[in-house]
Amino acid sequence: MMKNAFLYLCLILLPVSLYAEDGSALWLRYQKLPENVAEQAVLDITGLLIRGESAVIKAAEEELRMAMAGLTGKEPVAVKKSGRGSRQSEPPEAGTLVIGTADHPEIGVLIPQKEVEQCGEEGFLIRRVVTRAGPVTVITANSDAGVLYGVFTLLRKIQTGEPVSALSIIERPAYRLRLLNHWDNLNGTVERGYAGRSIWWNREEDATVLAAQYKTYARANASVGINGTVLNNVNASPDALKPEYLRKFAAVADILRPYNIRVYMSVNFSSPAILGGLPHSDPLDPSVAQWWKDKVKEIYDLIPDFGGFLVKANSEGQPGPQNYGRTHADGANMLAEALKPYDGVVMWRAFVYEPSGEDRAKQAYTEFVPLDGKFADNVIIQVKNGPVDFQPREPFSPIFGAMEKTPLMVEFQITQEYLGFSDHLAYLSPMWKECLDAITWCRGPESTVAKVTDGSLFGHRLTAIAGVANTGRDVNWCGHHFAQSNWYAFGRMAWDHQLSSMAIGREWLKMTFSHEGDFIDPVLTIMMRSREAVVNYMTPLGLHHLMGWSHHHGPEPWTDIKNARPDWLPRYYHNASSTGIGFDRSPSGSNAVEQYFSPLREMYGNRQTCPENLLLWFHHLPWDYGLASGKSLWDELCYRYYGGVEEARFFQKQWDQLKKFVDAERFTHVQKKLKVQTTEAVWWRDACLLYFQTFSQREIPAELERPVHDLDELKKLKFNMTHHN
Ligand code: GCW
Repeated sequence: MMKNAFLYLCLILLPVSLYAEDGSALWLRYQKLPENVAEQAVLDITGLLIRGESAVIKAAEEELRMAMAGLTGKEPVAVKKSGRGSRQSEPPEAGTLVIGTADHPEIGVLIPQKEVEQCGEEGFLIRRVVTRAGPVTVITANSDAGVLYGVFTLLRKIQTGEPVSALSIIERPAYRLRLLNHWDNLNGTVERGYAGRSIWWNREEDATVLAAQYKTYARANASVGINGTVLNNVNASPDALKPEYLRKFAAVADILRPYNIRVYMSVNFSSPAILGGLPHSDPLDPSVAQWWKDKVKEIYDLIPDFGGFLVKANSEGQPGPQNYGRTHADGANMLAEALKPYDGVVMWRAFVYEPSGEDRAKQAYTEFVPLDGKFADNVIIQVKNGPVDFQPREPFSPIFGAMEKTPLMVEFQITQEYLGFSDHLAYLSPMWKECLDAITWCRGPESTVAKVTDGSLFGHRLTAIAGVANTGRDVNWCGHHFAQSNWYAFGRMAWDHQLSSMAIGREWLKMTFSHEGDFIDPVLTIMMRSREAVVNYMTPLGLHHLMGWSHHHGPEPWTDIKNARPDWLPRYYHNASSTGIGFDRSPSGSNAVEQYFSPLREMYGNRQTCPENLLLWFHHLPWDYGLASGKSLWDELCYRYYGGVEEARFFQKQWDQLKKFVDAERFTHVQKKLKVQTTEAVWWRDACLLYFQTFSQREIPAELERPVHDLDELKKLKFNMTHHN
């Protein structure tokens, strides 16, 4: 064990350029900048003047030194503290990078403190200032965290070759809490994880090895502004609250703290009964509330800056306040009261559905909207982007906009549960943007999901956003090298939801692979088209939930198991029959459209005005229904499925031509994955079309190639989960 730790230490101390290109360094590779990219202003940064002594400032300094050494080949030297020997108003020498909070006098002479006020809690200001002594670069903020984010931002600009010689920017994050949710179980497995076992739980490695790994994790998160992480699965084991696990939470918190990342925990609502031996966990029973208060105190004694609880209650078999005839608000508020003295928050999930016969897409709204105004002020409701469950395309959840008095946060899924696991290249930023940019119409055309959740529309102070993590113990962290882009994009978007997916993708590519335009452009094209390709070969035109109902990988539109819950089964969702296909959520069906504000409800409710990409989400239509393209619904479905496959083939071909830009290790890895993606795209296409054909009784248009599979064989295929974990 010791020997391993020693070897590992040696490895991490090697200069960055000697790292194998195995993806382990993520987008923080800090390779020497190509000559045409290294700007003179960057090369001129020769000195560092650091103000502040905190662990966060030290982390910022360490990052700067390491990054600049890697990027430019020389590490900036510490500049003598002005003030001693020289007067405080004496400007630092030319080429100095000055970092520190705005209240330091040497910084105050360069940037008026008043100006920095606009940066808020965690924002920052970066400016090139020309002094008597020459140009210096200043990174300042109101908090050490802001300084850290400023440092990472400057480094990103340098890494991506953005000009910094006349830099003057102020940024502040769109959301206060920017979190990853790990669905990691205490036994080390990861629910819906496709990059190996949990990085947090059930590990036997030496503490030094783990600390090094967690530090990379922390740096990566801080580099994109993520400031919180939930370390255990929302399907939470009560054991998480046992002292031995609390100690692990605390140990991780210690490593993440210098990077301004707080640790949070998912809790099981029945913990008082299961763990505490109480007769029940009724939230209105004072002894239950007291049990939580004691537990919370125990946590804060170990982790003074603990973030709070994430709760999945009365959902998919998890216990909750409804077990005792209480409401979600009763449950959330009881926990909120325990956390309140420490400034902790409760993130209470709205992902609830029961086999009640009601359209599953309507249930969360039905349960939560009537509770608007009933939640304590340190509770935020965590709502999945769509009303069902992280499908490749869903409309936004109608809860957004419908609970003005309650802070709401979006939960996105970074891990690709329904988008091909870590086998398919699917850049998810466009999917998330689609949700954030969607207009809810709750207060007219300006009321996007972004504005509902970032506090600007209803003035909520508590704002947050969460992404279900895609990390595991795989060397490249995410299984697929391109899956790293989704972790990256989630953070960038949580910081600034106005950034375009293109801009984020371009940054990531430059930092992760290469600056060459002849590489970036075609790969960015692949990334930007990838999510739509997945939609097309899996679930075009608003279809959803056609996958195998337990593993969620691969098509099984035929699945209909006796006695299983209807809402688990693909047939419930596509509803194909000889008369047509689709889920009727219009007024003639479940009327889920009524949960949206006008004019959306009318637009979605009418098959003529419903956007084509959501048509079968909201409508059940005959096979020969005519679409805008002039094609019948059946023909259009065929073209979409075939189009999706063509896209996957196109990605493969494009990538094959880029060999000269990519190291052999990552090139081959991605190449293999793209091959799997194409194979599976064909599998999806054939399975869905051949199955639907048994109802439509129509031919696949003659100009399209023939399916390569046989439906009966596909039905017999048993999916093997093992290679995915
Ligand atoms: O997407 C579904 C997943 C479950 C998950 C659940 C949830 C953690 O299939 O694995 O459980 O959603 O979000 O709670």
